[in-house]
Amino acid sequence: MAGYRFPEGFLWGGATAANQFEGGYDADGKGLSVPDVIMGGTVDRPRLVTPAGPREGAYYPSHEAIDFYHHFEDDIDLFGEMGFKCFRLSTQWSRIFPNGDDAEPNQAGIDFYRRVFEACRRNGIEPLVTISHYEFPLALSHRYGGWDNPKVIDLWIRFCETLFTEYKGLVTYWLTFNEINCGMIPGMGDVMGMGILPDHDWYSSFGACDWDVPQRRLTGLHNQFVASAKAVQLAHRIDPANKVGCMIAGMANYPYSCNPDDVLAAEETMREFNFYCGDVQVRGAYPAWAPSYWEKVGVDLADLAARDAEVLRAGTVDFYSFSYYQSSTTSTDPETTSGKGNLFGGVPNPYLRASDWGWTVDPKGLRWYLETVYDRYQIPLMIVENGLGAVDERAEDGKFHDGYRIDYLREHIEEMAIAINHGVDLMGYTMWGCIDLVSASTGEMKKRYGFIYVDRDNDGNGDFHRERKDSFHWYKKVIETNGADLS
Ligand code: BGP
Repeated sequence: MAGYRFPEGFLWGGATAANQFEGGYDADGKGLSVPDVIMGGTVDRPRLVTPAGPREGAYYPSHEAIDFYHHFEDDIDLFGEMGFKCFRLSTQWSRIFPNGDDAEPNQAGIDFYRRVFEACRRNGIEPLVTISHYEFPLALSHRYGGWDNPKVIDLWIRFCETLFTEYKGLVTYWLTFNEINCGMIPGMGDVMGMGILPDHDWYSSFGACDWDVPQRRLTGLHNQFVASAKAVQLAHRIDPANKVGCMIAGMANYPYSCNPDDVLAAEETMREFNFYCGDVQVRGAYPAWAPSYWEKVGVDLADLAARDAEVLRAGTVDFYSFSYYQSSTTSTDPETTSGKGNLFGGVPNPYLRASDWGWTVDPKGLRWYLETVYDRYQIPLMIVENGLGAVDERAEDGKFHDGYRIDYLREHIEEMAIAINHGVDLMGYTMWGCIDLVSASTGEMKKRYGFIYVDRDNDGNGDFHRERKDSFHWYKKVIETNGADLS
């Protein structure tokens, strides 16, 4: 955009998560992970969890996903061809510690990620590693429950120590927990590693699990804060070059009207959803209003918070990363309705269009979020997820002309440029699902995000071959010109 400049060394790239793209779910000694027992669904049909293990004949999208496990060299070469400076991926705990608490790590798992990081380096790509992205070893879940069990902290730190030691010099950018603030949403328990319901044959993911018990959920979240703070300190000790970020599901939330009740309710949503976790991880302490929030939701965390205050203070993150897809609105008027197919609910905004999955498209909301968060924390920011999930149809000429995706990305990048011009220190941008992958919320392949098409459908058909979409060539030019040419 004329007059606007992206900083030198801006980390342009793409983002993925292991359970949504890696596949090889039982390859080379990997243990089962909670996502390996979550079936596919659709926007109208919830994903089902079979906590005892995978069932004969049922379809679990994580098992093969897009088989990055066997295609990683070629995939990373394609990212290199686009000029990626950065590639975000996550590690699976159960690939390195199959049961989560094994005496020794699985060497084959360690070797796999090493080969992946080396392929990144060969392509001049900086890996950005999410240590835990919506996953938890299934065996650990059976044995220890989830994150509300404090024993999990030390086991996870051992996993981190293995990563920091093994990949020293290969990886320097780390994120501790993906979208940690989704732990504020009742029912996200299984996805967040907060525990599964072992005594059930099956149940619906994203909503129906007993993590609706706020005491357990917020204790689990507190233990994740402690684990994350310890990991930050450990990462710095093992390699002072390491930079560790938090990862927040960024939600710009507006009052539905100028009714002061709506304004206050919207502010409360922003605080509880975005700032509760951000404040602990960036400022090193719970916000002043936390005790009144705990009281509101009937939770007693005062003793735990006081006991761990020093650890939280000592383990603040180096940068703040977040995902951004959509904005929401809050209304206190009972007549208003909730959005559909939207992880975060809220009231539909009449000024905005929505994706096929009901997610509002709001590029200006990204600018507002960047500027609000930077004002609050004053540390470098990074957008590590943003993109459009859409149905891509092959055109008559045999190609994928995804101009709607280019428009979405262009509009968001333009707003980033304005925020940078307004003084926001933005380190980089990794577009979500740079290669088509499995949707987290619905388990579908049909909801595609990629610059690269993968031949795979909702039922597991397809030969996994890859194709470049129009957006592939567009993004290559964006990176080549460091954001100067978005046409
Ligand atoms: C974020 C998750 C990602 C990713 C993305 C898109 O919340 O961190 O894992 O999946 O949302 O969501 P979906 O896959 O449901 O379209």
